[in-house]
Amino acid sequence: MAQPIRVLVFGTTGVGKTSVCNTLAGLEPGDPGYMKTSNDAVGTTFESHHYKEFHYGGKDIVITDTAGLHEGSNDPTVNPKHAIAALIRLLIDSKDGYNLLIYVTENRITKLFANNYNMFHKVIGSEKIKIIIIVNKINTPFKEWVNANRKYYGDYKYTDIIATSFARIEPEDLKTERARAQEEINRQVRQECREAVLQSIVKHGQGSPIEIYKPHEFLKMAAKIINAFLVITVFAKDKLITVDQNLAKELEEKWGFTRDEVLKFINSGKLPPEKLKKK
Ligand SMILES: Nc1nc2c(ncn2[C@@H]2O[C@H](COP(=O)(O)OP(=O)(O)OP(=O)(O)O)[C@@H](O)[C@H]2O)c(=O)[nH]1
Ligand SMILES: [Mg+2]
Repeated sequence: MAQPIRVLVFGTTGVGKTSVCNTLAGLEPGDPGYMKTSNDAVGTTFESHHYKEFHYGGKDIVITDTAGLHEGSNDPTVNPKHAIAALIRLLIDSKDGYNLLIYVTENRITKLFANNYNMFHKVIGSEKIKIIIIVNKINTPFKEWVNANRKYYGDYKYTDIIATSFARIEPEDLKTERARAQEEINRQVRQECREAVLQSIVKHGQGSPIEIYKPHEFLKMAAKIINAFLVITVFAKDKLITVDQNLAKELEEKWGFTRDEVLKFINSGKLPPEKLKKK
């Protein structure tokens, strides 16, 4: 069986990452595996989630949704320990690598946009993994939007840029005829956007997945991610971690992880010794 195309979806909180993933995976509310989305300012997805493999265009596709990164300033809902733990667990879960990154954003390029792009494309992907930018929450016609706005994204090295709408009125809110009519329009638009994104994934996601770290570099990679996280959040002032060996101490003393949690991260980040030897 051919290798699936592995896709990592990232972006700031509330831009519609989970909505995109549910639709790409062909899942409707009530289906097993359909993930919750939210209207709240508070983030909904706190842990990376691998969707069940699905088929499109003769390919198997695996999508991984991630927790949206926040700015952090004065925001009590942001728990740095949870965010860092989720990123380290994502690393541990990413041994197979990725063929593509998808950056979901809304129509604004802010500092947070640049920080998030930096974290996933530069730090996690080491600029080796192709990136598709999805600009979500756009009103049709999408092609005209892309033609008019492509230039603003020129600093970001993307392979493709797609304007989309993945809006959905959830079943419990379909109380009026008007809401049902609107949701029928939404459904057709989502289908159109699903096709556009999946065609791009199949076109650009060919080849072997690209590893995001070598097994012996796990600690170095985790330290790089924590440093990039410090830059995104209010903790930017804190000193950066420079030595790999400091990582365990840092996690315990500063972020409040227990010794067991730290050991679990470090041990699960390593591949079995026989794989290490083969390198
Ligand atoms: N108007 C509009 N709303 C959308 C669109 N896509 C998603 N939404 C809504 O935006 C809200 C947030 O969507 P989510 O999919 O939960 O966003 P997320 O990026 O996964 O958020 P976190 O998990 O918190 O990082 C939900 O209410 C969605 O229904 C869109 O294209 N247009
Ligand atoms: Mg989400």
